Amino acid sequence: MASFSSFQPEADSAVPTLPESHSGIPPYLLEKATRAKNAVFAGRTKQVNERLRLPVIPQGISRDDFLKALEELKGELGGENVEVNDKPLKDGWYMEHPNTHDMMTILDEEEFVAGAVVYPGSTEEVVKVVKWANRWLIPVFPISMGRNLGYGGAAPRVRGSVTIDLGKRMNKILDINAQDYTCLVEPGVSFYGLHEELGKRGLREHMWVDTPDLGGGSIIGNTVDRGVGYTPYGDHWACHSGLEVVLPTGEVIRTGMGALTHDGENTWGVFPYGFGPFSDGIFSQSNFGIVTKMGMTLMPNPGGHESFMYTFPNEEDLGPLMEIIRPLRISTILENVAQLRHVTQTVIHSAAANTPVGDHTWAYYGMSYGPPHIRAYKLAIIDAEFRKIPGCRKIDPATLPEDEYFWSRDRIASGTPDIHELRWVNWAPNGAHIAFSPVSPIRGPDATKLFQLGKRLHEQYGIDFMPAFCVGLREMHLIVEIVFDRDDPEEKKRALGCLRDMVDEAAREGYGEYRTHLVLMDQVAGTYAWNDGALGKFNERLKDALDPNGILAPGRCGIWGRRYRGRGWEMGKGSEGRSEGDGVGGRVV
Ligand code: EUG
Repeated sequence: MASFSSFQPEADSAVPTLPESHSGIPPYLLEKATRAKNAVFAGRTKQVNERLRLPVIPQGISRDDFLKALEELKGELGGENVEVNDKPLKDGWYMEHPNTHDMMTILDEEEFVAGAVVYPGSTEEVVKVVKWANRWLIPVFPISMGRNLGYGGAAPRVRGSVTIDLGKRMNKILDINAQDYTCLVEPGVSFYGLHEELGKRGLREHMWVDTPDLGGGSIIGNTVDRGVGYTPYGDHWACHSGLEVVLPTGEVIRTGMGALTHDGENTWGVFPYGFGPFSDGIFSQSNFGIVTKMGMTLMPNPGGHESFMYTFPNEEDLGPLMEIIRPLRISTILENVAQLRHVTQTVIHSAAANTPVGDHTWAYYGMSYGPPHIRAYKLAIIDAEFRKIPGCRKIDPATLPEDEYFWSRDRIASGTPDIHELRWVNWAPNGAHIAFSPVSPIRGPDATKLFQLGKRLHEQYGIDFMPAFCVGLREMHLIVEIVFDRDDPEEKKRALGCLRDMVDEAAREGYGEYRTHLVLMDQVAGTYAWNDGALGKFNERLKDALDPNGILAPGRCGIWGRRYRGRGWEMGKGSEGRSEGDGVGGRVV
C-alpha cells in the first residue's frame, strides 16, 4: 500500500519546498517556516493515537463492498493513487498538513475523517471518480490542497467519505497572460506557487498575486470558499473569471467565456460572465460541482506602495473609528482590505507586553498604492481623518524591527505571501483554532455591538478574545479566532459552546457568517432562514437536480441531498459528540 509519509512530518525533518512539492514553502520563506514548525512542535504534547474506530466505512455501503469498490477504482486511477485511511492520524502542521482529517479537531478526532483518499491526475480522472461514486453510492469530498485553516482543513463533513485530493497531481499553472494580467490555474496551485512562478518568468515587477494572511492555500480552494486577501484585489471570488467544473454525475462544463469552443487564446480570463445565466455562484461554497480549472485576474504593480499603521488608545474608539473608516474605504482612499486588530492579537504576536509599537488598544494596518505624489495626496486625507480620534498615533515604520508584524502586513498587502500569521496559534499548547466570521456594515454601532457580544461570551466561557476587523469595500468581516488545546476535551467543549452562542446571538442581531467550519455549517445555513427557509429549500432543489444520489460532499455548507435528509445528519446544539445521522436512503438514479 502506498505510504502516507508525505503527510506525516516528524518534528525535526526538513520543511518541503517548492518545487519539491506542489504544497511546499517557497525557498525565501524556508528559514521562517522552519522556525514556525519548531515553535509548533515545542508546544505539542498530544499523542498520535492508535486508531480505535477502524475501518472507516461511510454509511450506506458494506465494508466488503467499500473495499471492493476501492479495488475497482485502483484499476482506473492506478494503485498508487488510491489509499485506504487506516494509518494513525498524524496532525502535522500548516505546511505538512494531513489530507485525512481535521488536524485542528474540535470533536473526537475520528469524527470528521476520510475513509480513503484518491488522487486523480486530470479532469477525465475526476469524471471517473464521480461516476464510480454514483455506481457504488459512496460519498466523495473534493479538496484542492486541504488547508482551509480554521474551517475544517481537509476533513470531510461525512465520516468515511472518500477524499478527492485534486492538488497532488493537478497543480499546473496553465497560463499566465502578461498582457491581460490574468492566469489559468489548477486546484494544486498555491499563492506561494503562483508568486514563485511570476518570479521565475520575470513578471513579479509587473504583476502581483493577491495573497491571504498565509500563502499555502490553493488559489482555487480559497477563491471558491470566498476567501480574502489584502491588496485591492482582496475579494478573490470577485476577481476570478471562468470555471471548469465536473458535475456530480460526470458531465464537464466551462462557464463564462471558457464555454466558447475556440481553441486558441480566448477571453476566458478577462470577462467573467459569458452569455446567459451566470452559473459560477452555485459552485462557490456549495456541493454542486468540482472546480478543476479557474481563471484569475492579477493586479498590475501600481508603481509604488507604502504601508502605514495607526494606533488608537481605547476600546471605545472602535465606534468613532469605523465612522471615519467607512467613507474613506467606500471611496477607496483606503485602498486595500485593511485590518483593525485588538491589542490582544498584537501581544500574542510578540508574546510580550512591551512591543516596539507601544501601548494601544486598536491597530490599523493599511497600504497606500501608486507613485509618491499620488500616495501623499491620499495619506494626507487619511492622516487628518484618523487624528480626529484623541490619542491616535501614526507609527513610524523606521522604528520597527525587521521581524515586527507590521512588515508581514507590508509584504502581504503588496503581493508577497508570508507565513507569519501562525504565531498566535501557539497561544495554547496543541494550539488549534476555529473562526467566528460575521459580516456587518462598516458602522460604529454595528462594530461595537459585535465586539461586545464576542467579548461577553468569551468572558462567560473563559476564553481569551482576539478580534480583528477585515474591512472590505462596503462591509467588514469580523474575524474572531478561538484558540484551544485540541488535546483538552473540556476546553474544546467550551470553545464550541462559545462559537454556537456567538452564531445564534449574532444572527438574532442581523449578522451572518461569510464562511464557517464543518461543525457549524448546519447552524450557520439555518440562520439564513428568511421566508421559512426558502433559500435552503432552493439549494436542496439544485442539489437533488445536479446530484440525485447526493454523493458529492454531503452536508457541505448545510446542503444535504435527499438520501440524507430527515435522518438526523444535521449538527447543532445538543448533537456535539456526533457528526453522523442514522443511515442513508437508497439509489435515486
Ligand atoms: C483570517 C481572515 C479571514 C478568515 C480567517 C482568518 C485572518 C486571521 C478575512 O478572512 O476567514 C488573522
